[in-house]
Amino acid sequence: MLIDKNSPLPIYHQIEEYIKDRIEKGELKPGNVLPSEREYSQLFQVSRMTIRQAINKLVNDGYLYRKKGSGTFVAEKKFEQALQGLTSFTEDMKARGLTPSSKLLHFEIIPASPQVAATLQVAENTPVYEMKRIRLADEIPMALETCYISANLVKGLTEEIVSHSIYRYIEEKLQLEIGEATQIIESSLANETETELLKIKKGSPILLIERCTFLTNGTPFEIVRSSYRADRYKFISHLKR
Ligand code: 16G
Repeated sequence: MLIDKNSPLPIYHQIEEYIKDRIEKGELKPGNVLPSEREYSQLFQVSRMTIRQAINKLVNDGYLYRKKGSGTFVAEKKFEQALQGLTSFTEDMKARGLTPSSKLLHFEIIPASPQVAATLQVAENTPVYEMKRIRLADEIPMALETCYISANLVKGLTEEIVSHSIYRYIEEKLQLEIGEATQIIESSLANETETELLKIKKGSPILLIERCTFLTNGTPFEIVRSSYRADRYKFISHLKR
């Protein structure tokens, strides 16, 4: 039996679990079209309203997505990003067996604004690198990063270097030790720039992450504001009491 009508679990929830299970087992693959509400309502012998309720929940949770006029499809699996461990985008993607790359949109040395100067603990107008990069995994845009880095600390950055791993340059070439970071995560909806650069629909969910990273000696060296595709990412943390 696919669902148990006598179970205390609501029927829509059982149907939701059934569809999730088929996705997890790979019987329904990313990009596959989902059977219609009518087919499911015949299969489970329940109303189309109940099926719609289950499907709506799965759309909201990012397992499925709708395309106007063509139906409901199985979404790509979300990346699970651990919230412990201070890693770089390059390391994160490589650990998943994906090829990281960056598209550099902007790179300039500017005088630090009062806000950037305060966070980086430098005097106002001290030179800082300002850059914007699209971060891609296997050529798919994952995040948009705007970054401010102390130019007097992280010396010699070039367009070529920041098109690859900045952390690697800092550690291997400059022999500076990256120590810790504080991060704030907020939810948001894609604005026009994010829509265009991340190739997502206007109003898609976005996870905004602001990171301030410190060397082991306690000196802050970067402020990064990233917009991550919330349809492709989920963040996981391990809590211990
Ligand atoms: C990650 C960091 C970012 C850092 C970058 C370095 C988050 C939210 N952000 O994207 O702060 O600048 O890695 O990556 O994790 P890279 O060494 O590949 O240039």
